[in-house]
Amino acid sequence: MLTKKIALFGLLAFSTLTQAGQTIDVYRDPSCGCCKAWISHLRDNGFTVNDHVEPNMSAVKERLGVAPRLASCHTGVIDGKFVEGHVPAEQIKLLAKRPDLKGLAVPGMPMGSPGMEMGDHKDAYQVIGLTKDGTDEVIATY
Ligand SMILES: [Cu+2]
Repeated sequence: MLTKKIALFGLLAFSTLTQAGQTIDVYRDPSCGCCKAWISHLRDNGFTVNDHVEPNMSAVKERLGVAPRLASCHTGVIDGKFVEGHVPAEQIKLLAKRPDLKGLAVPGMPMGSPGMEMGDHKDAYQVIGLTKDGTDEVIATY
């Protein structure tokens, strides 16, 4: 009986933790300013960010399967999926609903994306999902 109660308590504690926000690992070059601004955007939206300074970003991208056509500055990892570039937090929150994707990307560094704010200047950009078969899918347009 006592062990049952302990198990139940453990379960409740765990579900409270997962509701508190998701954790994302972010790899970035030491000199990248817009990467830090994107990390702030994630924290403002409830993510717990583990910030990793990484001198060899191309090796990280290759290891995580980020296709070169999708590459940007920083690379995040959440639940084993990559989040490449200045992807808005709201799109990362939806990623759990897409088990068929290897990751999300905003290729390049479009002005006006989270962490790339430059006054009123806003470029149109797309959030691309990379499927497990290796094809690109437009997930959202901003
Ligand atoms: Cu950037």
